[in-house]
Amino acid sequence: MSFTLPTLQYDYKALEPYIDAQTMEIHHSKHHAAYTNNLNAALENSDLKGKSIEEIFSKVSQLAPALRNNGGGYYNHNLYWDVLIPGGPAGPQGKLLESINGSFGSFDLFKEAFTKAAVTRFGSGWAWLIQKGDSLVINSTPNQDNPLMDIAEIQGIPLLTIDVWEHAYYLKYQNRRPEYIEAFFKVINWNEVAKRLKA
Ligand code: MN3
Repeated sequence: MSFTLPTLQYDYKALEPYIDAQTMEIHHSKHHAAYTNNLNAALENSDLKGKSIEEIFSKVSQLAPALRNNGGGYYNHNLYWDVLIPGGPAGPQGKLLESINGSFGSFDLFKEAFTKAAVTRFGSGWAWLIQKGDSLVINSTPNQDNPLMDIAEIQGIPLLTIDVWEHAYYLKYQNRRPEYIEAFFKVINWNEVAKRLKA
C-alpha cells in the first residue's frame, strides 16, 4: 500500500485570478507528484511500509530526512488543496468562528496574525492554524515540516495551511508574497477547515 497523488476537486484554472492555472498545474502535477513518489521510494526499503502518515510523523525525528521532507511534502500539499475552493464561503462560521474569536479576539486579528506568520517565515515553509487542546494557535514551519511531527515547535491538529515556498506563488506574484497571502484568503474553503476542528 503506497501513497497516491490526490485528484484535485477543481480544475487548475478554478482558483483564477487568485492562484493562476500554470502555478496550480506545476505545483500539483510536478511538485506534489515528486514528493509523493519520493516518499514511496523512501518507504520501500524501510520497516514503515503500510504505516499511516501520522504514525510516521510521530517518530520522524528518528527517521531518515527523506521521510521527513517527502512525507511532509505529501501531507502538507494534500491539506493545502483541501482547504482551497473557488469562491469559497466568505468566512468561518459557527463553532470554528467562536474558536477563532476566543483564541485571537476577532477574525480580523486572526487574519493579521496568520498573514504575519506567513509573510515572516524566512525562506521556504508553511504557516498554520493549529488546534492545540481547547485553543487555536498560529505558527509557521520551515521546509516541509508540520505540526503533526514530533520535531514541531508547536504540535497539534493542522486546520488550515498556506504554502509559502516560492513555487506556490512566484509565477504570478514574484517577490510579492503578501499579495499571494491576501489572494489565498479569497479562496479558503472554510467548511473544510471547520471539519478538522475536534470537539
Ligand atoms: Mn508546494
